[in-house]
Amino acid sequence: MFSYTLQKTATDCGARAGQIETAHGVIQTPIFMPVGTLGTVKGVHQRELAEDIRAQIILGNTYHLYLRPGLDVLEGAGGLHAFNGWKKPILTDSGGYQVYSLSGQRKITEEGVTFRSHIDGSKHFFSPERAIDIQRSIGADIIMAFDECPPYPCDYRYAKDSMHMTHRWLKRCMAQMGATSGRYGYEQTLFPIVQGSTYPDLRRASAETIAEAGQPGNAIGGLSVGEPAEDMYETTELVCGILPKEKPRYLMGVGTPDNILECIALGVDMFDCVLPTRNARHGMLYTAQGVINIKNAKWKEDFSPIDEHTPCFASQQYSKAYVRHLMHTKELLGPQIASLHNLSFYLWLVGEARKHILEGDFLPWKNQMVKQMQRRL
Ligand code: PRF
Repeated sequence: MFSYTLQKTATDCGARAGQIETAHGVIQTPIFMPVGTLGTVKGVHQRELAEDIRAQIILGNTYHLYLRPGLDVLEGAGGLHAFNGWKKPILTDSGGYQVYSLSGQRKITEEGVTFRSHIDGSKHFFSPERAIDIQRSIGADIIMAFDECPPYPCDYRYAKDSMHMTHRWLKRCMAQMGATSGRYGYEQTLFPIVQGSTYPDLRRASAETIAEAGQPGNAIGGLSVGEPAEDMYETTELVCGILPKEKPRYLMGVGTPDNILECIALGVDMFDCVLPTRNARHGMLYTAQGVINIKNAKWKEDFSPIDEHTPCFASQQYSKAYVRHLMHTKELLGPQIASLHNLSFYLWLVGEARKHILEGDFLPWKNQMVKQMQRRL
């Protein structure tokens, strides 16, 4: 099952508050989805995810899960939900993007992508049909179409040909969805992906094609791949103006806290990004007042909480000096606390955004927050 209810749209920008219903529960939008590439959000327990961070949906990656633990194990377990114990919704990325960014050798043809595993160099082949079959085996509630995300910069000819191939691959994904069904007794929903690099005419054409496909939700890919933030915002605005209002819009792989607020203002409902967890492991903490590099000597004897405003025990309980000490001594708990805090902050931020959209003062709140969050503390 899948449904989206648009609850409120801002009058002074594109921001929306809504609700998605899936077989594994409700997601209130705008939402941030913690990345759980290998079926685990790195360093975070399910109970922390559900109760401290209050995540409503997490992400998994087809490419990684297919390589390890592999489909036999996932199917044997009864799907990823049963395997990792996460009872709420899961979204999986289709594998294409990870093949392009991780696998050394790869060959893209109309049929699909041949690639070598980044783990042992073994040879594999993904096609649109295969990407759907694997996501059926993983059992995600929302599954992504198999696309090509062109690099940035990318010449016009390549971007255009690639976009058309992504559109043809979408047709094959939809046919494969129709020819198969959920393995574990619940429905899965396919989101197609808009591509077209930073070329406005290609983005317009792609958004129109994706809108016409008529799927219950839509995604925007190919952004946050090295282009200037302005180009990302302009492209997102253009695409959101074309994708249907009555369906959720997912901006893939974005971004920093200010990127997320700016794109909520343009009409995006769903986000995912490795930044909060990856940067946490390197000692970078996000707060409403700005960014903290917790390894800095400045925090050595600062016994104030990491962030008293983020409603999470880790953010409020542990001091900056303590987390700095854990990072310096390479204790496992350091990255764990930092990840818990950063994800709690991201979830708090999108929750506040939603609250302000519903109350009607999102835009001034957003402008103030963006200014504050860009500071380096
Ligand atoms: N396509 C897919 N996954 C993605 C992207 C994309 O373009 C991006 C781009 N930021 C992140 N993840 N399938």
